[in-house]
Amino acid sequence: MRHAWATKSRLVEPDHRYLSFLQEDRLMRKLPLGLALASLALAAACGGDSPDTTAEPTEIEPTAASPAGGQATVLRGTVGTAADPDAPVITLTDGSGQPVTTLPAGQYQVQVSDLSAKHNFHLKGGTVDETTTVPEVADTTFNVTLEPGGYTFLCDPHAAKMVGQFSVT
Ligand SMILES: [Cu+2]
Repeated sequence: MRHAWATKSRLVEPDHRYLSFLQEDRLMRKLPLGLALASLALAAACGGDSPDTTAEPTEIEPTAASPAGGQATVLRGTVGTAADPDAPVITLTDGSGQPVTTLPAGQYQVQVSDLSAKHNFHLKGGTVDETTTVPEVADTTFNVTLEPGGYTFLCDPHAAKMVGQFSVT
């Protein structure tokens, strides 16, 4: 297009009125072309930027309550306490140490510390049914996909007291 134009103006060069007309015309045509080039440059800049942003997992992981990240969100389940392993206490907390009450559906890595030989940590709901055994004292990981619905974590021998619930939306 640009080339065709250059040829045209050279051809009509002798006629100055024509030439100036053409130059004006050329200016007017150049402007949209310039804009188009600028947009292209912008698009290229954006194109260069966005992969960087998306490729930065550190930006996504801390906020990773979002299942969209495709990475499992870490939760912590504990039965017993460090100070008193046999204490009738069961907890499920999120990455900030807050008790879990609601969660978005997605993949979760539940890091379980079963501190007591008298208790177990049992997570169930939907298609999930994961547990430690009562006698074992162990650190275990449950990799689970939580779907919308109600979930319960409990110690089976003491389910009346050692129980908690949360919902997945
Ligand atoms: Cu128990």
